[in-house]
Amino acid sequence: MLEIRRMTPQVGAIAEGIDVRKMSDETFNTLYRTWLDCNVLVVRGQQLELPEFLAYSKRFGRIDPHPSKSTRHPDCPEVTLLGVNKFNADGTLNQAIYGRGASGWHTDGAYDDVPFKATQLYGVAIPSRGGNTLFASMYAAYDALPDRLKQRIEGRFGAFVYGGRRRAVALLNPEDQDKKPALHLLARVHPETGRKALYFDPGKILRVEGLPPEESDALIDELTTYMVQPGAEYHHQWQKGDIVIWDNRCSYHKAAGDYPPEEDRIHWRVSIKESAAH
Ligand SMILES: O=C(O)CCC(=O)C(=O)O
Ligand SMILES: [Fe+2]
Repeated sequence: MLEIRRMTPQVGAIAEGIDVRKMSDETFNTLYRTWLDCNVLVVRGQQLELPEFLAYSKRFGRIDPHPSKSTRHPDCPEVTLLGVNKFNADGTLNQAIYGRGASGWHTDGAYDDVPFKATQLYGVAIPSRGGNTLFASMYAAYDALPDRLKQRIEGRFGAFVYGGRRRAVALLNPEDQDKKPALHLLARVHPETGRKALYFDPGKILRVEGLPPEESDALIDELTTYMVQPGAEYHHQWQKGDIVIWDNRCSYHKAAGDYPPEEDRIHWRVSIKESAAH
């Protein structure tokens, strides 16, 4: 029987006692509503083949192959492999793969005109220690802004690209490295919950539109300090067979990036876009 536990007051819920391969629409709707409320949903104890993972993921929206072509699953481009091929030919650690998602708090897909709705990971191999994924709420970040900053960002757009100001494009093929920036409101209303979030990613934002460069950089630095709020953070400690989905429209995340490199930490990953309805 489905059991759901909230992990912190604002972010994170764990569901147990279900098999996502055979789940009624009613149970799925309960999961979906929990996910919208809690930003991050963990479903524990699943044993999935690739097509089953894809079928479950498609219940949330449309799957979009990730722009990093070199890390796509060889048999299934819709699925990205995390933690695979992490050693270079000379035996050194490939930091772009080992440290993927670990360089800072971010939201996935802000570089697209229609940003990612969700990212979903399935835990295939989990190291004996470290390797958590950390989450924080964009709603809490927005609520914590002083009125002066709320007014400053209202109606303003951020310009976002994959590698941001650092041009961190190691995982992209050369032909994919020069896309034009996508513009998104910084104070962005979630299309399903109607709640306002600080839609922001310091590693992907190039500038705040309409501000001189120094002012834009200073505002980016200031907003960065509000991303993680006390009581609005959840650290997920992985178990093999966990499925974790997060809402990129209202949460930030990062990989802890601290597990023993000689151990495997492998996930299947999909990016999910809004379908016509959402
Ligand atoms: O590996 C993780 O814990 C998360 C990595 C990440 O940022 C992502 O998959 O978008
Ligand atoms: Fe990410």
